[in-house]
Amino acid sequence: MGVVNVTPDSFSDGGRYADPAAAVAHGRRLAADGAAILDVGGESTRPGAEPVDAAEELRRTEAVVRDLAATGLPVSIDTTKASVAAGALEAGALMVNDVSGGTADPDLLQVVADADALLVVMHMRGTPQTMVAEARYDDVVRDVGDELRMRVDAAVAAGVRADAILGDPGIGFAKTAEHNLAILAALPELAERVEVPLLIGASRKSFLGHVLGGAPVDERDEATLATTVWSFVRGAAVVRVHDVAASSRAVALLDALERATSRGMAA
Ligand code: PMM
Repeated sequence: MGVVNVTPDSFSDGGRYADPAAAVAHGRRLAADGAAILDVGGESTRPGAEPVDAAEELRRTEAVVRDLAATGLPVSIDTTKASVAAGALEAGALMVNDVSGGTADPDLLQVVADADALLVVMHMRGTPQTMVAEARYDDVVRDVGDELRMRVDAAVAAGVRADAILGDPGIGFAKTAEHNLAILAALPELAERVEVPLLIGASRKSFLGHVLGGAPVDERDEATLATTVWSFVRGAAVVRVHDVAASSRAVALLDALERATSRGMAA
């Protein structure tokens, strides 16, 4: 999943694609680089980011979704708002990626169910304004897994097909660097708790900077690649990344190694 942020204040690409034409060109580039899904977002979710009203968020994203959907690649809308999700689905999106896991807007799950769309439910506590204070867990893998499972159940109860749901532990959302590492270290256990395929969004996040001794955003791409490889080897179904070219080259090698492994087992 390639990230197309149509925001003036995203932490990872600093508003470079805030102009819709630039965002569309960027999405096309990610598609050519090997993205299987394009995730279009019009509201920054960085810690402390200012909320954006629904009309402005849809204004930012609608034309970008429409143009990118026309390329034939599945488009996802990264939103917590039912009206933005509905507008994007109308414009051709096939997936709704909700970082609040269906908790921010009581109508969002119904919108996804009515459209028979795909859904990403992400784990977070609080909101981007309050989440840093909520990073307290007894056992982060168990707690995040159980809370995420409840959100999957709520989506199914609202009528979303169980096989249309991806679960995302929400790397960097209400989690410390240690929490993020503990989650990545235990992906198979997490997948067992959540019981739907996992999506991992670790790209350029601050815990990578922390591990690298304070590396800024533009020095986190190699560590991001390590998280892509790690996540797929540990069973994740999708990774959400900014640098799609690097991740898809790494994934091509993983695929070749997997084929060689099964040939070895057959011999
Ligand atoms: N991270 C961000 C935004 N949306 N969606 C999902 N499902 N998972 C994530 O980890 C996630 C997300 C924040 O990062 P960005 O500013 O690079 O978009």
